[in-house]
Amino acid sequence: MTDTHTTKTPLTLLGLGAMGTALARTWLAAGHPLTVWNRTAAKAAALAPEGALVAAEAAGAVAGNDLIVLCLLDDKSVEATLDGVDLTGKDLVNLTTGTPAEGRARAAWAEARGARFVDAGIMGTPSMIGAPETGGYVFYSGSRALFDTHRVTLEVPAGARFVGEDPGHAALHDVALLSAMYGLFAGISHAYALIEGEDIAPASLSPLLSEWLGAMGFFVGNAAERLTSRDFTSGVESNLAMQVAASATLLTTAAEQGVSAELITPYLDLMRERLAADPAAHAGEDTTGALTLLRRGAA
Ligand code: FVH
Repeated sequence: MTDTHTTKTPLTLLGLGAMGTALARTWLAAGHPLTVWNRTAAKAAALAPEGALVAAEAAGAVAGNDLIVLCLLDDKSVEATLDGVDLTGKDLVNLTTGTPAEGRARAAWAEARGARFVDAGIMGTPSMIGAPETGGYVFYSGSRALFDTHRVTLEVPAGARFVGEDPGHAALHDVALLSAMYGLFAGISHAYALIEGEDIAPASLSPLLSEWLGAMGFFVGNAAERLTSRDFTSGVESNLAMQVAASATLLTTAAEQGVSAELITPYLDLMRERLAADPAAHAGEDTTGALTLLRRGAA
């Protein structure tokens, strides 16, 4: 019989919710010796038939391996799970979603306990784990040495993208992408609300929406270039003055259709605010200049 365990890094996984269980299954299927612990023991016991070594306590699970992966609900549950556990010499990989500040504080906390640390942000759902064709991946930041040591193991469940040694940057990338996603969802929701009650099937608007949003994807790179150059006017085809004037049509149509414009007004208001601040200076810009109004200073 072939022992597939001999060449694969052993690791410990703390947290077996929907995501943790999906992660566990991919490491087990790939032949990694895996020790698991979960607050609700039944979820850990369920993985024993698949080859997982089940630990009764988090401390025991941590003691078993050098590489420790956390996939818990939030930063408070990380604190609760590792409180008082000896982390000396351990490599901690925190796949728990958190803020950049939590990532930085957790890195300092781990270092003070003699551990190396990387924080992470998972860009995917549990069904995308172990399924590279779905395009899911994980942002990592923090100790480059830890990441390089364990990269092959970390890439088993999903692609790995290291975004720097600042332990807050994985969370910041995660939150930036998720925030953009919700803005997109808001616009899509508003579009479908506009046609509700009309003789237009959502299914007929759907491909048109997808195609249009794809065509507007150029804005992502365009905005990045303008934010770098601080040139908001060169080559502008759809200037701010025109867009502010046209936005009245969007709001009037929403009112005529009996649809709240609450999901789109924040962005339209920002465009108006930018134009009103100095019409002569900003009329010829694209809308990227408006986002410079968003910074309010850190909390
Ligand atoms: N599921 C998803 O689609 C997203 C995809 C992107 C990344 N997120 C983040 O992944 C973390 C885990 O998410 P999850 O989907 O596994 O979440 P749950 O199924 O709710 O499992 C939560 C686990 O955390 C344990 N837990 C909660 N509180 C505590 C605590 N105080 N002490 C110890 N463990 C705790 C919980 O244990 P139990 O309820 O089974 O006893 C689960 O193991 C998360 O950060 C997502 O934002 C998922």
